[in-house]
Amino acid sequence: MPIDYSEKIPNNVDLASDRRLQRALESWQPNFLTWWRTMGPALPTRDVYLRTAVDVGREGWARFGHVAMEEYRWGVFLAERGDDRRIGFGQQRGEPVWQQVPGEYRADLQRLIVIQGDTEPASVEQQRRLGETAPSLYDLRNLFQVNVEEGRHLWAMVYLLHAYFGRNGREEAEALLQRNSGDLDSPRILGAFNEQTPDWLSFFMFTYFTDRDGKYQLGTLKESAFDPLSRTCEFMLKEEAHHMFVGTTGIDRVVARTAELMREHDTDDIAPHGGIPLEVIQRYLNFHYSVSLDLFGSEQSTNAANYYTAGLKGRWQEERRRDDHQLTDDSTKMTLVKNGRLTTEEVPALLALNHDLQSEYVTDCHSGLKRWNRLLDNAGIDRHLTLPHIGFNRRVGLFADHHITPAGNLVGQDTWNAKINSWLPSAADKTHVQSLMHPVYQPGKIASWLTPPSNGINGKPLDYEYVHLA
Ligand code: BYC
Ligand code: FE
Ligand code: FE
Repeated sequence: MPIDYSEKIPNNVDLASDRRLQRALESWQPNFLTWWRTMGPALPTRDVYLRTAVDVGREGWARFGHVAMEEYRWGVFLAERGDDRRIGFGQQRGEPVWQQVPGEYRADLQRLIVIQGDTEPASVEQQRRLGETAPSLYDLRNLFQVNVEEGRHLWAMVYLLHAYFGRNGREEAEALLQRNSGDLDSPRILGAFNEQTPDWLSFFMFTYFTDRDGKYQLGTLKESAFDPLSRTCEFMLKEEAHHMFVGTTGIDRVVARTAELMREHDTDDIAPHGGIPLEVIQRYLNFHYSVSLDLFGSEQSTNAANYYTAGLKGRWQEERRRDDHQLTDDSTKMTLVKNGRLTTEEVPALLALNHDLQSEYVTDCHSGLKRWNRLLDNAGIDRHLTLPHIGFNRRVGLFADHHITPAGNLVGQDTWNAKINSWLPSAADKTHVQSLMHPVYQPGKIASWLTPPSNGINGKPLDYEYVHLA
């Protein structure tokens, strides 16, 4: 069923048949637009070559065209499913999924939806000024594509809050526009979303590591017994793939350029030659990976156990797991700190669900490292990028009170302080990266600190005018 774009809020949830809900969302819409104008992309543009969802089916779900960003059609789209979907895990496994929110799970479901919803506009706020230093029109377009889709993800959660959580839900929807990334008085909920994304290396790291947390969290909510949440998340995952593509290929291009410069000048110190040294890339990676690991919550969590038992939040690819999908008698091995040492212990599987998801994520992150190291190998450079130990630089979870080096050694405060600038981006690193951030707005031209992309967007050539500036 293609989506009707003559409606004020494009949707496939038959909004027209629920006048109250439609009016409520239509009164939230101007507040969203005000937020977008004041907190969204700062660079003035005339129009941008964007994809817009037009269908929820497998094929041809999006159309591409130049649109003025303020006129982007943010809509509400749920994946379509059979009518006989059953709960896949937890105490009520096998029972029909819920089309309404059961009273006893109202608070928990609302909390999960609010946390998910909070991250979406937060990322747009973090990326607000990046357009001013885009390394090409191609990259600028990708930034804006990510931004409008994160805006749509906010709509997705606001729809659920309005449709299923009554007055309380409407208040939470308002609050999603009032908290702001990095605001001292009313910050965003999760740590990583109050960090800055001041340069494009950070942006590529963010879309690789932090959007990837989004992929995994959405994957668990897609399993939810609350069917509207499940269907919403399934459709969001479709859009999410492009965000991670931006991160993966963005880092590819930085690493490739770094390798070229190292060869050309036969030195690791390529900063004077306008490149980003490999060790700076490593420190940025260490930072973004570690703050993204915090987004999984504590490795041992009774919240996660309760969500699972109740059917609210499943595991990554729940249906592929070969067990009873209830886990009451199972256990899992995990690394933790005990008596001043890192050890491995068995813990009840239900308590280890955040750890389980985090482990899936870590495996996925390794795939990026493999590709970047292959690029280095192919360039004949005998150095590699690595993922730091999962306990490195953590603020949340079992490692939060300890100092663990990237190599996985427990150290004291003094060693930590002495080494921190070789593990995390230093002031000098950030200044150098910032010094490379000059906008390149001529079609087909690319900044010199990264290589050109291998393809354009949607079959368009690299010198296509992806963005018309105002
Ligand atoms: N920062 O049992 P615990 C995305 C709190 S990204 C601050 O350890 P739980 C996107 C927690 O609230 C995906 N506080 O953890 C990416 C709890 O507080 P209360 C976003 C934190 O609850 C890029 C206490 O610590 N979606 O979509 O199992 C661009 C103990 O909690 C943090 C979701 O996260 C933290 N990092 O798990 C755009 C999905 N971690 O209750 C978008 C929804 C924990 O004691 N959220 N706390 O007051 C969840 O499933 C869970 O809430 C969490 C935490 C995974 C976040
Ligand atoms: Fe998102
Ligand atoms: Fe995303």
